[in-house]
Amino acid sequence: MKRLMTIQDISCIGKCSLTVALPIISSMGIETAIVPTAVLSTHTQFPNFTFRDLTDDLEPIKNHWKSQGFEFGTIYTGYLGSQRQIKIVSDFFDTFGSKDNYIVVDPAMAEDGVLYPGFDSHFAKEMKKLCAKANIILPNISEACLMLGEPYPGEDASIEFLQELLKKLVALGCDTAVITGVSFSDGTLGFLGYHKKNKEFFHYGTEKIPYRSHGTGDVFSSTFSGALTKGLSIEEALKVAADFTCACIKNTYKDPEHVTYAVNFEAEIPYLLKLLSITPSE
Ligand code: PXL
Repeated sequence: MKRLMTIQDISCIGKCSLTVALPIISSMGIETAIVPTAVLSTHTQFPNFTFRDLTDDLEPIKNHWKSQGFEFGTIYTGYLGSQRQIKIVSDFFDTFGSKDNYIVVDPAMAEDGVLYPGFDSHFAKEMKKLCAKANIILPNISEACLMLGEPYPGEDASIEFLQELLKKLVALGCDTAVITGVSFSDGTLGFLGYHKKNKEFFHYGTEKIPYRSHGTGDVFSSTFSGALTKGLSIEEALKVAADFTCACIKNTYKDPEHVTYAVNFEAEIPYLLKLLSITPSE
């Protein structure tokens, strides 16, 4: 069984970070080793959330895993709570990263041009350094602009502008940069990416559902990281992630009892397995 490591928080309610990554990646038949960075009562979009910082546990976890000789096909990081955590995660990359595995960084820190509560420009700078050490990075438009010090152009940014951002993102050091949440002229929503090696852009769009929700970035990045670990190519894995995320949003939009803080990803897991041609055993 292939093994993936994911480093993110546990938001007890909110369907984001580890509570999304663990079920989605496990459902693909991949061993999912989690490194919880903090325990929050909810994600930070709720008022008065609690926050138990687990930063002091991270290095002992890393050292124990190293002593046991664990290896990982993919290391995938999402929301991180502080600059200190980012520095320790960077040490995880040095310890467990190799030419044979993938490092995927989703610099989950902003939306609509605004950093999440508790983050500042120093945090964005540290995240930029972490992105430089990854193979593949998955920022949204806000995160790409914040890391590059570019003004936020809004969600309808032109493709030409985003292509320039992508070239600057790979210049930081990663192999492939992918901007998510891109609106295309044919009315679809999807991703635009760039491979540094062959200087090629690629893109893919799915139906744009008139509904926005938290946690969709984590559904996308988790699905991508799992599919990549299963052996799909970067572009194939991104397409599966886009199709699955779109299905989750659509399901939520149509559900009269949906919650407003997250998407119905659970109900669409059978569709994810179908996309990956995984047949559940009897
Ligand atoms: O990636 C979304 C996310 C993850 N974890 C926490 C968050 C958020 C978004 O707000 O607050 C704690």
